[in-house]
Amino acid sequence: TVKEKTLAMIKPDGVGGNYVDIIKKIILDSGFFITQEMQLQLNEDAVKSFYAEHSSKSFFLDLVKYMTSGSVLIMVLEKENAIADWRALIGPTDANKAKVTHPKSIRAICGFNSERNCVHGSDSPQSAVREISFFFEKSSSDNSTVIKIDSVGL
Ligand code: YYY
Ligand code: MG
Repeated sequence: TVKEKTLAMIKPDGVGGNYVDIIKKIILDSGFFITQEMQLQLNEDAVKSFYAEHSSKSFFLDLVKYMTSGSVLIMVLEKENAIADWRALIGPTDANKAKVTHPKSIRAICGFNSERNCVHGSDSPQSAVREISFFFEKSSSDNSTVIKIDSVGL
């Protein structure tokens, strides 16, 4: 039983809508340890870099606008099978769909639609390594993007 780490983010509608405490309770009740945490205000460059795989999508600029609209809470979650288990806990990308098909999922509880879906989770071991180093390991190759983030409350 090898412990795994994943990156979780509570997006601006989750932080602004006062869902931090309820989401953290779900996380801890589900057996995850929160090993690192920080609240940030992301700027456009940071969001564009974090979501680079979606840069050609029609929703990209709206996504950047939304993700810079308020602060986010970044957490590293650790437990056995953390990556897949956190994705299962957050539910489908479209929060409206989540409310129907996965009513107990976090996106069903606090998300609004396919853009404002309250939380993020790494989708694979490769993504988890990239995303954790993006925010937490300043010596990594993603180093240049991290310094573009204006940190709040560190
Ligand atoms: O990994 P996940 O967040 O569930 O979905 P992705 O397909 O990777 O999309 C990333 C992010 O982009 C999603 O959380 C919201 C936004 N987005 C959107 O604004 N509109 C869509 N139709 C699809 C995704
Ligand atoms: Mg994704």
